[in-house]
Formats: sequence, C-alpha cells, structure tokens
Amino acid sequence: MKKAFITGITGQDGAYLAKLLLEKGYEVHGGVRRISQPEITRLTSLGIAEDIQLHDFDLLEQNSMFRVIRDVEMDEFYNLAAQSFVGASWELPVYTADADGMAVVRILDTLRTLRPDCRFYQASTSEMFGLVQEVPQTETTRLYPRSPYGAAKVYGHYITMNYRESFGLHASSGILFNHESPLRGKEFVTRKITLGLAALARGGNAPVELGNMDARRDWGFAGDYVDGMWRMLQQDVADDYVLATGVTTTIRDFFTFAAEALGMDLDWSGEGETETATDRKTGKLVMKVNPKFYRPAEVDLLIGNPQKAVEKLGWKATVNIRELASMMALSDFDALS
Ligand code: NAP
Ligand code: G4F
Repeated sequence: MKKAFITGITGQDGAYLAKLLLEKGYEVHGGVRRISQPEITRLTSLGIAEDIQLHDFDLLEQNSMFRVIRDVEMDEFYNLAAQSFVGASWELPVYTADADGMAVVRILDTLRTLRPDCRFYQASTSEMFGLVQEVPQTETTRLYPRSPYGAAKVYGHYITMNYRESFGLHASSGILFNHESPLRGKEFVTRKITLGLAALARGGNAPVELGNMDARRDWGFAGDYVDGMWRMLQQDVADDYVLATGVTTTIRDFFTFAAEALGMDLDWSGEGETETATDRKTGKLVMKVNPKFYRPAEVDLLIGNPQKAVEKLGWKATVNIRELASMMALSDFDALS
C-alpha cells in the first residue's frame, strides 16, 4: 500500500485529493496547523475524515516538516498548503512569501536529506503568468507575477525545478489554472457569487458586491485537477504541466451562468463602478460593484493550453463553465433549504 502525505488537506484541493487517493488504495496522511479547532468540514462532507491520519504541520515551522517526513515515511508528498487568497497577499506580503515561497524549500531540503526517493508535487499556479506575455499560456510562457502571492509562488516553482535538476528529486510542479467546486473557499469570486445568489434565490435581499467584472479566468472543476496532480507523480520522469480547460470567461459571464441556474433573468446596466444587475423576474438588485474589491494590480486574462498534460498524462477537464456554475449555485441553494 502506497503512503501519501498532503499539506493543506483541510483545503478544497486537499480534500478532493485525499478522497481520490483513498479510492486508489493509498494510506493517506495530512498536515493540519495547530489552531484551537482544526477545520475539517470539507473532509467530513466528503465522508473521509475518519480514514485519514492527521499530523501537526505548519509551513512556517521547519521542525514540523522534519518530524512528518521522518515519521510518516511517505512515497508521495503533495504540497497544497498555502496562503492561497491573492487579495490578502497585499496585506500579508511577508507571511505570504514565507508560506508560499520559503516553505517549499524547507520541504524540499528535508526530503532531500531524509527521503530522497519520495515523489513531490508543488502547487504552482496560473497567477504566476500575471501580466500575460503569451496567449494562451503554456509551461514555457514567461512569468510576470502581479501580486505578492504570484511572486512567492514563482519562487516555489523555480526551487522545485532547481531541486529536480540539482539533486535528482522526483519533483513536479502543476501550473494549475483556477479550479472551483462546492467546497471552494467563500472569499473566492465564484463561491462568493454562488453563495450570494443562492441567498437571494431563497428570499434574501442583499446584492452581491463585487470588484472587477471584466477579469477573465480559465475555470475548471477541482475534482478533475487533483486527478491531474496524481497523474504527474505517476510519470517515470518528473516534469511541469499546465492544467486548464482552454476556455476563458469573465466574472460577469460566470455570474450570469450561476444566476440562470437559479432561474433568474438578469438585466445588466451601467459600467465600471456604476455597473449593476437586476433580476427581471423579481425586480431585485442582485449585483453592484464595490470598488473596495478592486486589487492594487490585476491579472486581466488567464487562458491555459493543457496540450502537454493531455498528451503525456492522458488528462482532460470534464466539466465546462456552465456546468461548474450550475453545480456550485445549486449546491449552495440546496444547503440553504
Ligand atoms: P485552500 O482551500 O485555501 O486551502 C489551503 C490549505 O492550506 C488549507 O488546508 C490551509 O489550512 C492550509 N494552510 C494555510 N496556511 C498554512 C500554514 N501556515 N501551515 C499549514 N497549512 C496551511 O486552497 P486550494 O484552493 O485547495 O489550493 C490548494 C493549493 O493550490 C494552494 O497552494 C493554492 O495556492 C494552489 N492553487 C490553487 C488554485 C485554485 O484555483 N484553487 C489554482 C492554482 C494553485 P487551514 O484549514 O488551517 O486554513
Ligand atoms: O476568485 P479570485 O479571488 O481568484 P484568483 O485571484 O484568480 O486566485 C485563485 O486562482 C489562482 C490561479 O490563477 C490561485 F493560484 C489562487 O490561489 C486562487 O485560487 O479572483 C478572481 C478574479 C480576480 O480578477 C478578482 O479581481 O475575480 C475578481 N473579482 C472581482 N470581484 C473578485 C471580486 N475576486 C474576489 N475574490 N472577490 C470579489 O469580490
């Protein structure tokens, strides 16, 4: 039986990956940070909380890495933990650099010392492309991060390549474009939209307040993307791969798809800070712009080319943007019954 260790197991991707690995017969271990009450609701909602062995682990604490790598004797190490909210990274730039950048070398160097044959996955991100230098983005597109989060992740990405090339570690980076699900954190724009619309559909009156409606993202379903992570670690030779759908959508269109799934018929008006959406059926204001959600620097367009992953990993996104918006909106609507 193979053993896997997942940092960030309490997060969206950690929960889906843990479920996938359990289904494949792995013994699954995960790292949780020492807070008064570990948040394991995602593991509970997938029905796997009892099947996982949890260990104290903090990205900022080298000793916790030493202990888990020595004690768990894992075959595969998935580094999914991070300060993952781009918007917060301008307020927490040093913490973000430490958690999303420096922590990666802490893990890699401990693996190199204690467990050099363990396979390693790094959660790299399309946010590294930032002010995009090529459309669509591939594994070789020049990086131009636009946030402290993106800059920290660039370090994590390059140090993963560096340990592969310097010490022969089986270390791969997945450059994953945005992926969402009903388990997505509530501050990310897709989930914020589906939660807000579900509350409106249940009789609420508070419009969803959003920032930049023109940004475009390549959104897929998280369940597909964790399968891609696992596939990367099954290759004989470690490498880096883009996982994406190849389709890009504005925030406005995602909002429209989610609203339609809940039976709304939107009337859009205004632009920029005066943009609003009203549901023609009820006359309710359902969206207004609040400039407090604008970012100091924006990533305007992300669209990935997953060809390498399709050809080498046999990976493919299976959920399109309308299906994703509908899945999330209906899940939030049902949860409010
Ligand atoms: P998420 O839901 O925000 O989960 C983040 C996880 O990291 C949580 O389990 C959190 O634990 C843990 N964590 C945060 N700080 C920690 C610390 N100091 N020590 C130990 N654990 C810590 O993120 P996600 O969406 O699953 O994303 C997984 C990874 O992929 C992240 O590295 C993210 O940056 C990257 N990524 C995500 C996407 C995407 O679209 N989802 C795309 C590209 C890359 P708590 O439960 O204690 O908060
Ligand atoms: O949902 P978001 O916060 O995701 P973002 O910034 O793209 O980051 C996510 O994807 C990255 C992969 O590219 C991951 F690495 C990262 O960990 C995270 O999972 O924002 C998406 C877009 C942005 O352009 C933002 O300006 O939505 C825009 N937006 C507009 N109004 C908003 C809002 N974003 C948030 N969170 N909240 C708003 O009210």
